[in-house]
Amino acid sequence: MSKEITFNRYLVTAALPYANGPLHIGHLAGCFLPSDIYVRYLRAQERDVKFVCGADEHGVPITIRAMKEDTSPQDVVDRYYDLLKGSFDEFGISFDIFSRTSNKGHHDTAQEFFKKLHNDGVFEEKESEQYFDEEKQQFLADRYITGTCPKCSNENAYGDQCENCGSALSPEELINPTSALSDAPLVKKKTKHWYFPLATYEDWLKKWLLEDHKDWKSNVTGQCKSWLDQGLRSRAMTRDSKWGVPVPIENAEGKVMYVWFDAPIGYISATKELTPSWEDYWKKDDTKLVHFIGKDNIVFHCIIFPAMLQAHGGYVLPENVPANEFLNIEGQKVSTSRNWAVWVHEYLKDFPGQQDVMRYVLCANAPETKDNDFTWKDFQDRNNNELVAIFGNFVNRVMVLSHKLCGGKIPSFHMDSKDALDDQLYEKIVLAKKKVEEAIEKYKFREAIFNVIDLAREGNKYLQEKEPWKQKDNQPYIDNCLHLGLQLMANLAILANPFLPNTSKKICSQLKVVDKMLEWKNAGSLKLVKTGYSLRAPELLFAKIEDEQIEEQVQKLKANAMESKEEKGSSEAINTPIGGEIQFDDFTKIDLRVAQVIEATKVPKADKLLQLTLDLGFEKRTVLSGIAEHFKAEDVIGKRVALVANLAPRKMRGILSEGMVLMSEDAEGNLVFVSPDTEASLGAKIS
Ligand code: B3M
Ligand code: ZN
Repeated sequence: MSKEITFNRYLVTAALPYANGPLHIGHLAGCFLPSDIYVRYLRAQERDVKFVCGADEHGVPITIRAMKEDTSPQDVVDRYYDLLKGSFDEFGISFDIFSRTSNKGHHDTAQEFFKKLHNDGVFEEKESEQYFDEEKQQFLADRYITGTCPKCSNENAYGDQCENCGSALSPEELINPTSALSDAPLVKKKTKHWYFPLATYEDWLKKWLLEDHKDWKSNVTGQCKSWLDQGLRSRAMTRDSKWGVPVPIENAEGKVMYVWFDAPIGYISATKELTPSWEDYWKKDDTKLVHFIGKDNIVFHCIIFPAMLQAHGGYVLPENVPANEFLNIEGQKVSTSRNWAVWVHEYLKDFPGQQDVMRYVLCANAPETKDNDFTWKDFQDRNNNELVAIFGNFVNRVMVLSHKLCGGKIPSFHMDSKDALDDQLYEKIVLAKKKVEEAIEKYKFREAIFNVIDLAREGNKYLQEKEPWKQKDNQPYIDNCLHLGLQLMANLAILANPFLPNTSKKICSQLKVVDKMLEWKNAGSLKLVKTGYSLRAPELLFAKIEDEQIEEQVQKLKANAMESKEEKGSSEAINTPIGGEIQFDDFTKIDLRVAQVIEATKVPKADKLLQLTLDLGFEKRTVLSGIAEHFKAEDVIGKRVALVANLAPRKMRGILSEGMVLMSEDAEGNLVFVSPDTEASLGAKIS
């Protein structure tokens, strides 16, 4: 049973973005926009809430970027901190604080936390062998080790992950592991680290996650369950590195905290920095702590950090972690390295003053339960067909008609002329408030915003049915219709405010009411604007977006990706030099053949694998290929391919794979077949 508690204060966190790249709309859709909507709603409810975030300034990718740019990690994070902060401010993500983990305050807090766990004997100290670069005299983080992916044969896989097929890897699994820092051969050396014994918390976590929090989103619980089912293992919470929070105990020279140990503590340090009463938010049971994150952060927020907090003691645990899935762009995964992304700072430049349009589209299309796709066409459609044609249109009609038929003043409401349509409209307003509220409290922001739009749609219907312009001789009838229209407009401003704050302000300004009207408790009232007060001139809330603007954005997206590909082309050549020399005999050992795909099916329960049947003319082969995320089975049938025909067979998912199909990348980073000219005969040798 989850404890029945009334929460007197809220602490809302959004995942700390790494300070090594700009913000893209996938980040917004994943956690920043939903958290901002939630917090704006809570504030409008006059609840006590703190909204904390900051830049995650440690970790290996930051040191890699610094190395590539021939500068210091501090310089990298300083630059990106400013860029991130600027984007958040301008886009209107209303953090109470956007701190940074390189702050001294954060280092102190993280060190205290670590020391407490250490003094309480929580950590296991273990020696292990890790890869060491003799030339650079340093241990190599998994990211610094490159080699061939055992799953898809990508030669540029990292020691923690293959970016081609997405597999999580360990350096030991890489074929031909090499240092990314130098040409020195890798050696293994002993090193000591401090491990957090997650298994100790397994039973507690199972109960806390699967019994006490049955109301969490199924995508979140599902991921947690699969971690728990696999059994939890101890995880090293320290690293050999110069960049990070130094481990504050004896005999730990050259060790820093694992970035995922210190980053969530960043929520605590940011709260400390924000308010002297930070302990109320972190230590009192009547605080509701909610972490907004993207799905790749689930294990850290639902398993590791809660276990850390539990081990430490004295802190509240998250009440909910409403993680979102991913937002793809025009059908492809966001990739910062391929520059396949819509960058927030560029959006702000290209669409000045149109923050609410993007807020609307990202909320209406939020990847709440599954990955979703952002397309510029959909952006245009939602703006033109929903914001302009429904919401903006209603507000504009009410304003224009009020000026035309009521002299630009708020008309009175004549009780004796009230009709059924008026009553129904009132009921709809009250119902909409309830529905929006319920949806937001359940973190269903799409549903919530659709209810707001639906109410505007009802407003249009009301005007259409009442047709006040046809009742020129019946002023009470006209007055009632526009009086209610204006009250509805004010209600819309309140309900839309968490989602479209700039639009709500514009409505207040046209109605000449102060922003204080936007307090949530006012919604559902028909006394928001006062009879006799004058209105400002009507102003359009939203502008139509033209085809050319959309075309420009699509072109820009493609051009950016292309450019990055070209840049990478040259820098990759430096990073990944041509492999070591081989002799002609070595080459002839590889038997490459022309083959044709005659059957293809997806391998069940394997996201990435297609099972191909290849025709070599004289025989047929079964080959598994890690291309399922790039190609549909039916689309590869008939393709001529180059096959490594004498590769030792390998069993994967219980299927014997007899060879390997050669793949390459096109200019946009998509996988393409290395196809022989169609005239090449099946089974012919490639040499
Ligand atoms: N910086 C990872 C990410 O941006 C990480 C989040 C930390 S939250 C404590 O995906
Ligand atoms: Zn791979």
